[in-house]
Amino acid sequence: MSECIFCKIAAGEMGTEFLYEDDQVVAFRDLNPVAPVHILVIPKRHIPSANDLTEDDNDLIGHIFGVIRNLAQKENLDQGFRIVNNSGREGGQTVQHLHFHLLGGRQLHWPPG
Ligand code: DGP
Repeated sequence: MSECIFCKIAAGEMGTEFLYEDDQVVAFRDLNPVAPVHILVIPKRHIPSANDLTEDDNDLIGHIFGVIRNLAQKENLDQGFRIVNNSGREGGQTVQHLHFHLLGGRQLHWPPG
């Protein structure tokens, strides 16, 4: 997906600082943070949204949640954190490459808007 900004980030083409990288995923800070800690964890492979996942991706998603847990520990989010995935237009997804937001460092409220 040559036009996908997150594919470019994952390929290292944007010079984005990675907080974590392995053969399957990268993690980096959100451009427009809404909490003191706001990290995006994305697969390197282009998957448009959660709605495009298949059973073949189950291990990948499990892996992503492990990466998120480790990042939360590194960022000292011992008081709690939130994992967010926006999917589709009504879900508020603006970048069409699967990503999980790790939010923390302040009291988060519910329900979201
Ligand atoms: P969502 O609304 O769930 O699709 O969130 C997309 C997020 O991606 C949004 O919080 C802003 C962030 N974002 C968009 N473009 C870039 C970028 O080029 N670099 C970084 N670090 N974050 C980006």
